[in-house]
Amino acid sequence: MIYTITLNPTIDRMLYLDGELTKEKNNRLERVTYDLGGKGHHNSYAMSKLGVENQALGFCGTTNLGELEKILEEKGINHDLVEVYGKPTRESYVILEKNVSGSALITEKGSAISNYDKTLLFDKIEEKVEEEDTVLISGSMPPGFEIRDLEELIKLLKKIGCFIACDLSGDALKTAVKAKVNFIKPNRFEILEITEQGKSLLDTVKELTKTIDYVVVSQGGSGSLCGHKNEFYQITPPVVVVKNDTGAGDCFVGAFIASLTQQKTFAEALTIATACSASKVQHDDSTTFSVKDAQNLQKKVRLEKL
Ligand code: TA6
Repeated sequence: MIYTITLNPTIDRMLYLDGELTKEKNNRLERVTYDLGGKGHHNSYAMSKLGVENQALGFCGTTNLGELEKILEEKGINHDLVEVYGKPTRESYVILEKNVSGSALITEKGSAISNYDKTLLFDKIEEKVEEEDTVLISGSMPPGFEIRDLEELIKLLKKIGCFIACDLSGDALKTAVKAKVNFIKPNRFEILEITEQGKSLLDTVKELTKTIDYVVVSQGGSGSLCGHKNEFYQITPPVVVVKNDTGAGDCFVGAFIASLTQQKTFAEALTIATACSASKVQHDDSTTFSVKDAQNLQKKVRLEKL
């Protein structure tokens, strides 16, 4: 079983403007829709679309639980979330301008988590997760969930002996690297925070793969530089018309981890994940992609062995 952990979930409020965003002007919205938010929930969506069983764990608020449950239901997310009483699940505002490629993201901090909430989550994880499982921790941490709590969470998972994947940034990413988890996916800026000065990106990935099984450095539209044991690749995605890049990285991670659990090779998992992500950016919400479209796009993914 795969478990995704979203410590700080969101509801993505998609804001579709009737033109370009302009300062000192009353920018009018054409429509507003709501989508799944939070990196772990997006990971779960991608896994489910690929037919890989998984369950979304983490926290959620109770004051807007109905809205979140409706989205989780619509997207078919199997979930078992710890309800943080009297607090809302935060929102991310995804701004899309008419006839403009890509989106801008404005994300709330999230509600504070108590020690009691943390205990409920850790107990749930201890009860559910087995050694042969995979756990993917994705996204930011809510107020009240400190680095020491993340260290405790990873220590618990290490004790269980499961595969630990982390899509984290900042000090959380450094904590994951220090704990020698099994997978990390820093972007091209985050990798600089864990890189020795003057080392090339490839040498940094080679160094990291000595203690971390899978290292993927995402480079936005240019693809990713990836390493596992003695295999290193530069991946170049197919050229597609980008509507909304929000959620593309999450789609990649979900599809990659799903492919690994389906015993795909490292190279196959990379090309599948890249293709799913390339399909996702052609849709204007935060999650949708087409498996059929991805299967066609996979043939156009360029894999250069380094
Ligand atoms: O990666 C995209 C996304 O999941 C958005 O949908 C939005 O929910 C945001 O990231 C949340 O980011 P955070 O890093 O705060 O978990």
